[in-house]
Amino acid sequence: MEILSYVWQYIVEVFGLAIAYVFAAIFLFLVLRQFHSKKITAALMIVFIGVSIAFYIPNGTPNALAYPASLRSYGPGEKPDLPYENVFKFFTNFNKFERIENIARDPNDVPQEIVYNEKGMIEVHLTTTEVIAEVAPGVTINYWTFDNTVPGPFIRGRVGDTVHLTITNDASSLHPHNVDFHAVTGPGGGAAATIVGPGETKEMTFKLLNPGLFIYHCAFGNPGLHMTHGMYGLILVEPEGGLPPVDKEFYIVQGEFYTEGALGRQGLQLFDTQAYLDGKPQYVIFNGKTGALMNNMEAEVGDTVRMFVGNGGVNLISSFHVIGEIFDRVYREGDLVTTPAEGLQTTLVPAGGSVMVEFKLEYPGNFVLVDHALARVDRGAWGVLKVTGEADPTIYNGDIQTGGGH
Ligand SMILES: [Cu+2]
Repeated sequence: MEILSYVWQYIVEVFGLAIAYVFAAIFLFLVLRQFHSKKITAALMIVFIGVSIAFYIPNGTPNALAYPASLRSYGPGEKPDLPYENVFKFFTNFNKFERIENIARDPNDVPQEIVYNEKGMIEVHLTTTEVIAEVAPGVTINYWTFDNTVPGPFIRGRVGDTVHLTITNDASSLHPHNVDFHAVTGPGGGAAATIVGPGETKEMTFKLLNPGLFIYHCAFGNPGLHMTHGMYGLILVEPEGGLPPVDKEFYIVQGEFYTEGALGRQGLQLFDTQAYLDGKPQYVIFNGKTGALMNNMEAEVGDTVRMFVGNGGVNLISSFHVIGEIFDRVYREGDLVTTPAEGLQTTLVPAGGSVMVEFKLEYPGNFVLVDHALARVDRGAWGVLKVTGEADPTIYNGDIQTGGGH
């Protein structure tokens, strides 16, 4: 049972050591009393207890206790921890949360056309949910999402278009949510007009004034807390005349998850506020979980590939790189107005930002996408673009072995 695995972790780590110290103190007291007066024994016991506390506080408790009562925060809104009431509700409602088999958004899930309703507006429906899914095999977390995937749906429009947005917060949610589109001009990027409590629905319209590739995210309560649970996605605002055609488009968003258990710790993992404040995620991933981009990105030699890459953050800047490829065009930070940079190896994706890259495939093989701050690859930040087709020995000629990626 997931819940037992979590409780077990606490018993061992927190209470186990506390119990050990208490019994060690009793044992020591009995031994000392054999040889010393009451006063000396009392003094020695105070030394023991003092030293024990000094060791226990930093080492015995989990490095970053999930809900420190002493947490201070200087942001404009709520603190980045969950109210005790919600933690209680989470456990009492634990069996009611929807289990999602695969939280990852398919990187091929990019609408190829802009669809307008009878009023000439783009219809966008978003449903905010709180669900349980795996971030890595056997490691389960509570995700907050747009439409049950991370990232949320890819939204496509063009400069000058008007979007009619309907946002519904699923009745099973414990928290209110909203949505801040970085493409929107106005209070909160839409967040101020879209706050929905559990079971509520709201509508709004907004006009896309600026072309670019933009992040959208939940900005309710403590916005970082909501984002790092998985509430982000991309909205593309094409420039006038649209983007030049390419053969393949992929949708990738990097994100971080702060779990209380160390990397790979099995079972249900709660959110770790201190690790979040320290910017030390256990999981750094593309599209919601480890291995999300392993067997689903394919193209052929001769194709021109476009990748829409976002970064939900919350703390890290991504150094996006494709091993064995050079980006022909890089639309830095999602800027679709300025002439793109050419011939880049690695590009930056800011937290709460994006990049659009294009490159032509000249040679077949497996091309690995990474955040080139490579320790993050070990935390999950990688994927594979599989390219099939004819190999041209004038471009690359040698015995290809696996394991020689970098
Ligand atoms: Cu939210």
